[in-house]
Amino acid sequence: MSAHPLLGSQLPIIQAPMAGVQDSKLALAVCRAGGLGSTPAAMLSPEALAAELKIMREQAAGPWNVNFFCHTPPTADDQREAAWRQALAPYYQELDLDIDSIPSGAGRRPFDAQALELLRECKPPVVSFHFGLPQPELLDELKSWGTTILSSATTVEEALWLEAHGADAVIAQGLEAGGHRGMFLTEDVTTQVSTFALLPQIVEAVRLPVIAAGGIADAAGARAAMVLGAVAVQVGTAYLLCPEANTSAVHRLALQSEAALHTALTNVFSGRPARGIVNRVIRELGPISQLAPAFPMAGTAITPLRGAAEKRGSGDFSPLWAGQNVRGCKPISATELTRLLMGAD
Ligand code: FMN
Repeated sequence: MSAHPLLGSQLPIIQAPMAGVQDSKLALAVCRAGGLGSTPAAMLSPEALAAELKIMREQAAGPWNVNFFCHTPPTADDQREAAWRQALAPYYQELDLDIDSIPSGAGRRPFDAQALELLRECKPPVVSFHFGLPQPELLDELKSWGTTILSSATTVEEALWLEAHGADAVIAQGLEAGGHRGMFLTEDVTTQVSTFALLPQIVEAVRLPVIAAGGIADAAGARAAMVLGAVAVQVGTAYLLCPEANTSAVHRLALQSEAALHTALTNVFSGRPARGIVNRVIRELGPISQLAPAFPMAGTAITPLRGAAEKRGSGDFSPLWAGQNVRGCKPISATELTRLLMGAD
């Protein structure tokens, strides 16, 4: 089988990078099946990122992808933080936690010069971004290695922006997609459209190759995306039950329950809209809360609640990220799932 002209993999499928629920184990399994495995870097310290890159470089037989966020960290807003903590205070009381000892740290790092330095040693075949692209001087160096640059667009305008600013391909991320919306030119969620409405419009508007993401959960969905002009598909949610993913027990349970049929875009876990299964904290404070501090600061005060609740077997405060189509979630190996998604067997 010849290599995919854009991705270099045998199969036209990217396993979506999913920060917080997977690492190189899932990525390597997908690479072994002939897809493009992705390792997410957004929640990794530089040390952890270096370790992940080493594993991918040494063990991936073919091409692989590493993914970064490129948001601008917000300036501290003490008033908003205080209002957010006040909203969360009853939950701290309920779970017997001290609201005055919330650990510091935003939990998500944008791509920066330090990350670039770590990449310099292994020059990854593919690097993908969420929330736009990094600063031109960082991007120029990445491109000088021959690395293929991908980034998500949630509107036609964002796709045109990515084309004008140096991406090699655009990931059309439809509204169905699980996890964070990659939106970066607007904060208005009413601009967001579904995959099969967005994809052909982006294909028509840009000269770059377009990858479809959002709600693709089986071989028929993947084929339909190709018919609408995609050169490949990016699939996230379907991989969440694979044994190679680090998806938590409460998250796995929710994905296999009736609850998974109801997802929403919420900002309560991070400050930016992201799609997850509706649980107690989304229901009671969201789905979109005006009090949530800017991305990624909202997560800081939620994390201790999540930890305490999960210890009691509850996903009430956990981000149960999932797309609108969980039909593809199966507790089978990522290698097997990749083959299924591509219509083999
Ligand atoms: N996209 C990124 O570019 N970086 C991430 O770290 C990231 N984390 C995600 C975490 C989860 C649990 C999920 C479900 C998605 C995440 N996404 C992330 C979005 C995916 O790239 C992709 O757009 C989405 O999974 C496609 O829709 P689907 O989930 O319906 O397959």
